[in-house]
Amino acid sequence: MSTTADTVEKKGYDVEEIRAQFPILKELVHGKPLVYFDNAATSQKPRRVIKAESAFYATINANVHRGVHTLSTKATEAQEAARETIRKHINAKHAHEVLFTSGTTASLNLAAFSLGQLLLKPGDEVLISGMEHHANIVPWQLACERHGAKLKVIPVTDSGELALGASDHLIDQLSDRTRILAISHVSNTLGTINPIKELIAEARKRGIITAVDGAQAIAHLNVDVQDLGCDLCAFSGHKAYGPTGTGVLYGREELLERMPPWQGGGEMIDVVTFAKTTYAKLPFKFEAGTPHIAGIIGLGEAFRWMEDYDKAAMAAHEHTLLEHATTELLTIDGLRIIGTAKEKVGVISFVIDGIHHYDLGTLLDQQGIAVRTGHHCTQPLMERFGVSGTTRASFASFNTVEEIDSMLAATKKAAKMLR
Ligand code: C6P
Repeated sequence: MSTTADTVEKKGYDVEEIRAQFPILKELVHGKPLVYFDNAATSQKPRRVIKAESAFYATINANVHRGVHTLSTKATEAQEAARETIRKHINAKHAHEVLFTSGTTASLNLAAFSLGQLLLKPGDEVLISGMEHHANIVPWQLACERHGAKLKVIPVTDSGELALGASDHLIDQLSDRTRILAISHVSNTLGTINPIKELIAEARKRGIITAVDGAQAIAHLNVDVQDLGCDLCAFSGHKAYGPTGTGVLYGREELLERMPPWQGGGEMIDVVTFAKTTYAKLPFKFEAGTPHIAGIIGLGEAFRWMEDYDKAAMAAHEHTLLEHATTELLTIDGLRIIGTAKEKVGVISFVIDGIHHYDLGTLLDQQGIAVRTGHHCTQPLMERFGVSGTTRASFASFNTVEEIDSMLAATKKAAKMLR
């Protein structure tokens, strides 16, 4: 690979070359080659990530930011190198704007708790959307309950898009009491890509703080936090080819400086006395306790792995899979796709008349095909579409058109058996 000062030449897109890096894809399930279509729940991991995590334990295991000994210094350097990799990937201004957490859920709980303390007064409003994951509903609901604020919801259209305002402003539900807009970049259930840049701009004009749930965007879209203009952005490592138990909350420096800490403990302090505690500088103010060091190092490696590829080429490949699956699934009698937005990532949720999603998921599994079934932690959205759950196939860079054809054949076979 050749490099210049500003650009790194990306690898060309070769799905077989990518697949060869994922050891799990050689596994058999019920004697059949694994077809893994549950990437929205958690993506598979390239060998590099698995190696980086185990190499940490084998060669440099020590706590970070706590010791003067060699291993502790190496562990600290490796963790902070991961922070810098992620900073670059999301184009944050400063590495200390990247806070390590255990995942999107922890990031959003931190955001809701701390912003609630900072901003919410009785009668204030927090605006979310009708397609949010429970992790971007419940923490805000709790914050509203604590501070006497109201949770308001942007409705969802029949195609699975946000029902925004028609006339004088972009979002009808904004009011002069709205303090926070918390919105997903991409819906985990519908695959919809929301126009968050425009929504954030509208909110910012009114001085509203914006928090983005980036869980489903980070592995599939270019997430540039400065270009989006968001105040906060949460994502999980494990949906972006990284280890479970890792996540990030990006926060704009000036806002993080004002936000009170979420959890108290070691590393997040400056001086502790029984009378009063003062807090450490960013990012440590928000990183109480020993972090998941090995996981964070694996996460850094996952982002370096993604950086080796042209993200637009990955997205184009996943879009081809989406289009093929959409066209072919619709040939199945009684099948309805939930989520037909114009802008989507490679996520398809569907229901088939007279067939329970759980039964279909079980029969697909017997053919080696892993999909998710159920409400996908979006119960209000299920209610909006009048279904108890769906079958969801979600694609990643390593999936192929042939795998989709296997899923189609297996779905047709299962539908015959179940009717
Ligand atoms: N969605 C899915 O199968 P955690 O569990 O903390 O890593 O991520 C929570 C979360 C938050 N927001 C969105 C949009 C998500 O999709 C998820 C996780 C998984 O769809 C597991 S429920």
